Amino acid sequence: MAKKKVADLLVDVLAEAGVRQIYGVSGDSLNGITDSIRAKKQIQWVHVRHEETAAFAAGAEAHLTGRLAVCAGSCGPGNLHLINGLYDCHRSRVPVLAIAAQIPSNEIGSGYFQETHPEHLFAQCSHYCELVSQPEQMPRVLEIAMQTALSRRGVSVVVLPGDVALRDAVEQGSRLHFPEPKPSVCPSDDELTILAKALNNSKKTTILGGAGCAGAHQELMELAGKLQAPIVHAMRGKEFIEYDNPFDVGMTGLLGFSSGYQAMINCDVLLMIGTDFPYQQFYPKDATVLQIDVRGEQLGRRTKVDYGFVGDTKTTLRALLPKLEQNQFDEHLQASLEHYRKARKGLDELASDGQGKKPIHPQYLARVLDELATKDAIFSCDVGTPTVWAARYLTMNGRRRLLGSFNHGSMANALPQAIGAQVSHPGRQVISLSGDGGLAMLLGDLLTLRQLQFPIKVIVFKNNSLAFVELEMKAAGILDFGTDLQNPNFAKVAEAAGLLGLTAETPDQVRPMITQALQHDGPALVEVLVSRHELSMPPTITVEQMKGFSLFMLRAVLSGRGDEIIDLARTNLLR
Ligand SMILES: Cc1cc2nc3c(=O)[nH]c(=O)nc-3n(C[C@H](O)[C@H](O)[C@H](O)COP(=O)(O)OP(=O)(O)OC[C@H]3O[C@@H](n4cnc5c(N)ncnc54)[C@H](O)[C@@H]3O)c2cc1C
Ligand SMILES: Cc1ncc(C[n+]2csc(CCOP(=O)(O)OP(=O)(O)O)c2C)c(N)n1
Ligand SMILES: [Mg+2]
Repeated sequence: MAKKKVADLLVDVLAEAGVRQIYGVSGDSLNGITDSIRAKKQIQWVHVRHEETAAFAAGAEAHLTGRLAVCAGSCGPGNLHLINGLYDCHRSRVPVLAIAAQIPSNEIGSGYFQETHPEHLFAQCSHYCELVSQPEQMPRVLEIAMQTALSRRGVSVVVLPGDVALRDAVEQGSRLHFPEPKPSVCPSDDELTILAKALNNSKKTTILGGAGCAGAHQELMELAGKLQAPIVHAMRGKEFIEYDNPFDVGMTGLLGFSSGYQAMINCDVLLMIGTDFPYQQFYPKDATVLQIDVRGEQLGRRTKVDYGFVGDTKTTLRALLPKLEQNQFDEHLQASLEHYRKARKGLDELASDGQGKKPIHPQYLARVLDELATKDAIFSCDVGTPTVWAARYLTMNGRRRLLGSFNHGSMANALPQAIGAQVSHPGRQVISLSGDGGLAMLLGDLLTLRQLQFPIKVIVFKNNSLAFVELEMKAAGILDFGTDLQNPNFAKVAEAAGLLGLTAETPDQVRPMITQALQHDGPALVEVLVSRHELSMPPTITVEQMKGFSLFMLRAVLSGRGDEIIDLARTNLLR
């Protein structure tokens, strides 16, 4: 029997740890690994067209499954292309291992063909990044990388020269044979008493929850019931918090609902749970702020905090609930809920078919998608206005999932994330809400859908512009520049790539075409000609007036109804 190579050992260790696929683009320095993948058949090689796609796809898989996902790039430019996607994975705190192949080990330091130093390049977007320079380091370095990605949640990079991958392995198998540790983390009893006291003394508490509330829905509902507290969520918390939630008052932030903003501003105590909501301006100035996060370093990062607690949401809330008294005052909750109903109604009205007139409202498209998608659909949304429509019009239900580049904010994320979603969830409906700018940026991977037969549905919000940026420019009082897109007919591009391609030009075409695409047994793309300036400018505000407080005006613009938010600015800003 042929001797095991380092590459074989790497593949064995990954397969044993449950890795089922590696996303990447092959290359000379990766030959040892791809050849081992081919021969062993334990792991699928997901051959994409751009390494950035590979990294985003791995990140999507890791987010959806909670398990380690893997991508790979060949030496120099190959793995350099991974970098933006890896930043996204790292900032979203999802466990991803990147295999960065390296030039021949005896050439390192000579300025050789394709030479880069991945240990430097990936240092900022990883918890662990090490070069394997001799077979004796394997599988230990690989296992440390995997353990680090899983336990610290983020990216690890193993840099492996092609020649070392092809050398004989010294060890023959994995060294670590235990399941991923899942400890419960709870504040001390004394700390829980302080937390309970602060909450019991408040009649007007608002909860701001985020992605760290995943898996603790029931505890969160019980908590809100006891505190009679409205629950505001941050974007990454949407899929875990919004559904079956009688305390839901929407999102806050630039894309948020005025009700989310008001519930935070008007509370006496703000209880932050598992959130790193980044925008300081939206936090209350005078409230007592309590924060629970499993990472101590997150406490007080975004606003001043009166008490910070280290704990995981589920364990902490379970321990806290028996110490809480029932709040008898529900005025704050009821007022917040009423505000939410109004805000929701206003947004729903904007999602009309515009009585059949062109151009199509993007809100209408998002609403139709929400209605027609399956109850366990996985959505991804591009950074740009598709993020706005996803936040406002996609309904989560505990089974649906929502992927985006929410923390890193990179364009072109949706299609690659859809690939990772479909690979890891073959039976599920996967829908990419793509911008026309975003789709074009990684257009090459449309070809992957045909090549690998992924039945992904790509819905293009075709507004012929970088509309989100155009909006930002308007809000900042500068003229739009460099935002125009001279687009092709994406449906024809899709057809040429072997996908079903459809174009909806009028509102009455939206529903039948989305239905046709969703029912199509294979990949499909629907481009929908949506209006470019949907979020209109408040009519009474001049560009001059906007300067200096553009953030607030941007919020005004993004409300979709300038009038309402001008009010908000007046009451909160101008007094
Ligand atoms: C164009 C654009 C516009 C955006 N506009 C908005 C907006 O208007 N409003 C908005 O909310 N967001 C918006 N975002 C997203 C925003 O940038 C952040 O990504 C988002 O607010 C963060 O959500 P989060 O706090 O839920 O998640 P994260 O930032 O991921 O924070 C999660 C926190 O939970 C902690 N945690 C994890 N697990 C646990 C656990 N088990 N127990 C306890 N703690 C845990 C983590 O340590 C972390 O601190 C926008 C993004 C884009 C691209
Ligand atoms: C890689 C990258 N480049 C630039 C930006 C800045 N940016 C944010 S949104 C956006 C426009 C996105 O355009 P499109 O995909 O067409 O979506 P739209 O807003 O038009 O719906 C740009 C250029 C970014 N976030 N990421
Ligand atoms: Mg666009």
